[in-house]
Amino acid sequence: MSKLLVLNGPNLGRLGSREPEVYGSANFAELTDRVVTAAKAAGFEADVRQTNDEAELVSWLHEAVDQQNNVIINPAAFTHYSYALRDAAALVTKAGLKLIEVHISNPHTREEFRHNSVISAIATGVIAGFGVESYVLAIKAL
Ligand code: CA2
Repeated sequence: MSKLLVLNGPNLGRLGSREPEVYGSANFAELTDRVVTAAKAAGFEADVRQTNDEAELVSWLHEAVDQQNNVIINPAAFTHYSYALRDAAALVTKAGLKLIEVHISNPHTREEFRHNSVISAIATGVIAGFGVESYVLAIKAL
């Protein structure tokens, strides 16, 4: 079964604790279960991770390149300003691997600062606005 890295950025470990109208009611453990189950059905072994640390996310993207793993990533707030993350994500797609950017909410319906993603231009594709199902759609796309 081919391995898939499912990476999550800052504060997503706190899902389910507030703003259910924006992010739904699932907590991070429930999101992980949903993703692992959907991935298995599609023939992938999903390794689901979350960090609040930009450097750790960058290292995980390097790992994806070294291990030749496709990536689904919700960069959370780093989406909007982290050029370090963009450069690391570009290494993944330039290596011929797939990297799908996902969001639980639709950032374009929200505050202006969320309308720009520095990741999207180097991603294979972007899926946003379908709650936790955004991840499942990304798995189906892979
Ligand atoms: O919609 C998404 O998935 C986001 O990537 C989530 C980020 C936000 O900065 C992006 O603009 C869009 C925020 C994650 C915060 O997660 C929490 C959700 C509920 C409760 C606590 C944290």
